[in-house]
Amino acid sequence: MLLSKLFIPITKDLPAEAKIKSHQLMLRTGMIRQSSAGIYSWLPLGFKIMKKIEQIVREEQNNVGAQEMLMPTIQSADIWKESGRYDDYGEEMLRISDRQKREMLYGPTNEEQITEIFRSSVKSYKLLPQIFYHIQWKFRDELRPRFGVMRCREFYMKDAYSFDLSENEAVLSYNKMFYAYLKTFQRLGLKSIPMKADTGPIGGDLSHEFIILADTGESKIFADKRIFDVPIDEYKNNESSLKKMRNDFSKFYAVTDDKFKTEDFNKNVKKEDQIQTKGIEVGHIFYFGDKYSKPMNCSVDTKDGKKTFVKMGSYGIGVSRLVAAIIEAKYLNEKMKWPKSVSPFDVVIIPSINKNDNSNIDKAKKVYKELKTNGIDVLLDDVEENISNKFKKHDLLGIPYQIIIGSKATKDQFEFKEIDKDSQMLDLNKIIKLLKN
Ligand code: 5CA
Repeated sequence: MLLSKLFIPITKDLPAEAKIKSHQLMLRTGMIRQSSAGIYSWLPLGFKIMKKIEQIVREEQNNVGAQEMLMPTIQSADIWKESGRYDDYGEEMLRISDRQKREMLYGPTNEEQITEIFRSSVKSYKLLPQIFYHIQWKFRDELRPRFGVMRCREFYMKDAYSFDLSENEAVLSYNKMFYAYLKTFQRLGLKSIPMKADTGPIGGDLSHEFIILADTGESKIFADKRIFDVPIDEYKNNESSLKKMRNDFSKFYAVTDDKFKTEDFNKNVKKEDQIQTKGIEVGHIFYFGDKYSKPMNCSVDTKDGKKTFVKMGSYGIGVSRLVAAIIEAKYLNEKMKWPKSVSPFDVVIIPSINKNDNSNIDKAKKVYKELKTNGIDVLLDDVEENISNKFKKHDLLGIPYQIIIGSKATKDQFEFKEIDKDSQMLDLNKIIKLLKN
């Protein structure tokens, strides 16, 4: 892609409400644009990053056997009346009616919808367990939408739903999701901590929030710092290993402020291991047994001919929130740095362009072609602009690797730089090798 052709409406004037770095940077680099309070359009750069995050989330869901589907954004109020949540959900729910005056709503979550689908087609224990997920827009009429896409009204969420015959089996589904979440956040370059959490309007009594550390996070967290050393890579997706994983995490105190009690903290964590800081909730998982299946009459026949309500859990990841959360977690020394896995481009070529001399831009175009032939997603900064402005712009955009073509470049050696590291002179084959790794 040529930078001159890429729609990045960089803005300098920021609205007063853009208080945190991610919100400011997403507006400045034209990743998003507010349409109305808490509702955003995703412009090409922001959208590309979100799609990369979505794909990693999808792959890790598929890896634990969850099946992708797609439910609509608009739901009938009837199923919410059945579960009893229509009134409970209050003003956060956007209620609408169609031309027949039927009550509809823009889904804030999909427990009712998936339970309705499941109960109408599954009657026997033989089809259990099942885990379904979809990645779809949600709407919550938040009282105070703020921090850009971090807490907005329309947001993109991956939500999964598990169906099991017994509580024991449901806990295995829960553990699989727990594992998928650790892997997902790891691939996004984030260190997430699972913390015991309150269940709020979703319900149930087993729940974990996945939190990443960031000063601007809205969640206050209290943890034993040794929880960071739990060896994620050692766990496998099988029952005993997943049990061990849950057990290993549960050894260390880690809660958000809803669950925090000073005396528990001091009793369970040595002073030198205590950390109190802030974080961003990027995922939240719940086990709630028959909270929905019972009122909605979602049961299956058991082996011995009886009926039982299925045991359910639900599992959310804030895909759009993650874009901002990654910025908050990675921003350093006035520079952005996208993790390789979600960076909008693998590398940017920055030639120093001189009106009277085409040699740098010609070299840059050759390198560009060669990288593209090798399947590397490359951005060429072909804009005529002074080189120090170019560097400032790329510090803002945060593509992790740069190839700088200026006075140092020779016929076959180019300056290759990873953000925040010293540059080195390398030949193109070496650069391609590095980028492909
Ligand atoms: N039904 C359950 C699990 S699917 C559920 O809705 N859980 S949730 O309410 O915790 O939301 C799941 C994730 O969506 C959160 O962890 C958060 O990352 C994201 N999220 C929730 N509300 C917002 C919001 N207003 N703006 C952006 N992201 C949000």
